[in-house]
Amino acid sequence: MNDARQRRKGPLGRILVIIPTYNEVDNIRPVVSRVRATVPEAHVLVADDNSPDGTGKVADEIAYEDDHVHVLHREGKEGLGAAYLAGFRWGIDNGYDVLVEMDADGSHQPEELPRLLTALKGADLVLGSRWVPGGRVVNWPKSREFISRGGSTYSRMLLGMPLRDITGGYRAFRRETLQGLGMDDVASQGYCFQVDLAHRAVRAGYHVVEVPITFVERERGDSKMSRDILVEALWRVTAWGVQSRVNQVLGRGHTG
Ligand SMILES: Nc1nc2c(ncn2[C@@H]2O[C@H](COP(=O)(O)OP(=O)(O)O)[C@@H](O)[C@H]2O)c(=O)[nH]1
Ligand SMILES: [Mg+2]
Repeated sequence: MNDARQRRKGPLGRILVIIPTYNEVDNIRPVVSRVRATVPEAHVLVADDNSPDGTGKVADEIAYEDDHVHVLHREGKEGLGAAYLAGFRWGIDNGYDVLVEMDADGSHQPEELPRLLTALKGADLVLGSRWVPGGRVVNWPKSREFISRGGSTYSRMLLGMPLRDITGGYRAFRRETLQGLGMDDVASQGYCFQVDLAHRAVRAGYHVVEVPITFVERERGDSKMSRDILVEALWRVTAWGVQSRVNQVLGRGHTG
């Protein structure tokens, strides 16, 4: 594992920014053009769940005009995790070396992507982090901040992970990191999907680095955050935490 990790340090290769969308018709053009302006060599994949507002159609128009933009049309709303897994597979099948997660709503500022990519030159996975020094959120109600900070703290303590922002979705993976995580049995969605991937990466011994970001709450369209997404994260993280404690007590190592 160490040798393999050493080999992964260095030049990044072909970059794919995956943007999952569900009803982001007013956001998709601005975010794609900001990515294209900031990192012109990167390609963009919009993973749209057949948005009723026509986001997929607008994405097709952008792709028609720009050969660095691609669209993955999915049949219906299956959640963020499923959209990312499909996007990762598409990216790996099409020969990309770096796969970036980015929201469509402008919360993850494309102008900060170069800093994530620079950090990835010395890491296996980079997390854009709101909760490290220098990171912050703009226009978030206290209630959202409380949920987000609380979710990260709970996950960090229960799963024993040395990370501050575990639920965030602005990330850059090396292809080999994703391939080493065992994507085939990831069932979690929503915020839990992000916790799951971070947990798998730490457990597998990958070098995970947090880079401060400024998260800007969306101005257009609606958040898809829901009670169900929070409940899913709470029960899955709790179950993983309990499982890993049981394994430790039984002497099976940290496999939960
Ligand atoms: N393809 C797809 N994208 C989704 C789904 N749910 C959320 N998204 C996208 O995931 C990103 C983050 O969602 P958002 O509603 O902004 O969550 P919040 O930032 O936590 O409030 C946005 O780009 C959404 O359009 C889904 O079920 N399918
Ligand atoms: Mg958002």
